[in-house]
Amino acid sequence: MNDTVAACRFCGSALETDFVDLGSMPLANNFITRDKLDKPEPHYPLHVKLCTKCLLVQHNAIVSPENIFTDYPYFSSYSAAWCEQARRYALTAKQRLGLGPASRVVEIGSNDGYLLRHFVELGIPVLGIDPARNVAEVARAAGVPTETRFFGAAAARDLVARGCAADLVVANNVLAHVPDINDAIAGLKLVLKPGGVFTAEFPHLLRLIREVQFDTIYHEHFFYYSIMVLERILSRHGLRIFNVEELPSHGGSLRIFACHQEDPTHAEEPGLSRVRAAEEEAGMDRIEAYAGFAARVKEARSALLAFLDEATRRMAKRVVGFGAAAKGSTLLNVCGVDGSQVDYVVDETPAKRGKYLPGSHLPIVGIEAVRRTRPDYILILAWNHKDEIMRKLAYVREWGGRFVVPLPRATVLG
Ligand code: DWN
Repeated sequence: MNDTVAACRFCGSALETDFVDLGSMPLANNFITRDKLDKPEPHYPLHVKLCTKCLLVQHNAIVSPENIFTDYPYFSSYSAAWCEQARRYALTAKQRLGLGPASRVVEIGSNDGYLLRHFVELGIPVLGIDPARNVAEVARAAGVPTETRFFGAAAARDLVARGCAADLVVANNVLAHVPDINDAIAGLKLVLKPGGVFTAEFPHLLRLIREVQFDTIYHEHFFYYSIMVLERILSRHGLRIFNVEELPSHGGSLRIFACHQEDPTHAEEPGLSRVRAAEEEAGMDRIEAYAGFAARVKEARSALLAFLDEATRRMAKRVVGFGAAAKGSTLLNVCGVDGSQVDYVVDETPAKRGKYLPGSHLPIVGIEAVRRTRPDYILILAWNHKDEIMRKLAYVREWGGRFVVPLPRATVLG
């Protein structure tokens, strides 16, 4: 069975240039229950390519979104910083766009209602769209109207026909997750009212390359975006970006503001030219900027393994992980880390606790295990939440415990 695509998912050109090949990997969020530990796990190639025609970076595996998103273990509300970012966004959007009871906010990939709940509190009608039935149930229970479905042009036509076109469409950490990107963006064009605004957040490819964030590569991230490529994709479907904000979330993300191409009310703002200039300075309009990433991944992998070998084998120290994040799965599996080096991984998400990480099969336990076992090192797998996690676990210093971040190079912190 040909389990990969040969053509760029946006422009259709042949995908012949490697960005990085991470080998055959299990799905990063496919946590294992104890009774399935000895069963084979589906693996898929995690081979990221660069389209040399449109410069879209993308993996080529054929993985059905139904396989990934129908029963989804990631709940956005388990990060205080992420929830605070969402709250601030809602307040600012209401003021900037003059949203009120006659408006409608539609969020694609609305997860557990972490963002739309703030618009509900502001008295603004909302509609969440999310394919994960388990997560959508949590949103509905929190009072956030949510439809369990994938989004695309057909869904958009249905929403418009039902009078659910939007003044504001939000899609945070979603544009990377939709394999048929042309259908998804065509849907955005349809569901956005004339004069409406579309905002989306996504990790910035420039930061991924610069900081060797190879662990953010996994199958549910089909694409890895630069502004220059995303402008091209939106433009093909009659949308244009008029501003960009740089955010610290998820290792360095961008928030784009877009509107209908023909909408005269939004002049380009400085944030867009700033990011365009940064990408130009980084040479991201040239293929050479993407070369060499694989070699830097190998260096980062060697450094982490050297730390683990020194800490556990030579010094007989105990290392535990924090954050059963999707990125943690990629990191552990690319580096071949197992229970002989890391005892367990802490995660506060109820849907993850008591299960095992895909591939490495490290057990996922509650935070109380830390006080009980008094580990020497906390390997922060969810390094994008480093500050929040180090505050939460500050007590480990009582017994000389220390924190380690794995990238861009394994580093022991205070
Ligand atoms: O694109 C995606 C990003 C936005 O979020 C999704 N594909 C999936 C997900 O990626 P991730 O799993 O790498 O996300 P996080 O936010 O880095 O995961 C953090 C993990 O750590 C979660 O399982 C929650 C957990 N956590 C915790 O238990 N206690 C996090 C914090 C901050 C905590 O205090």
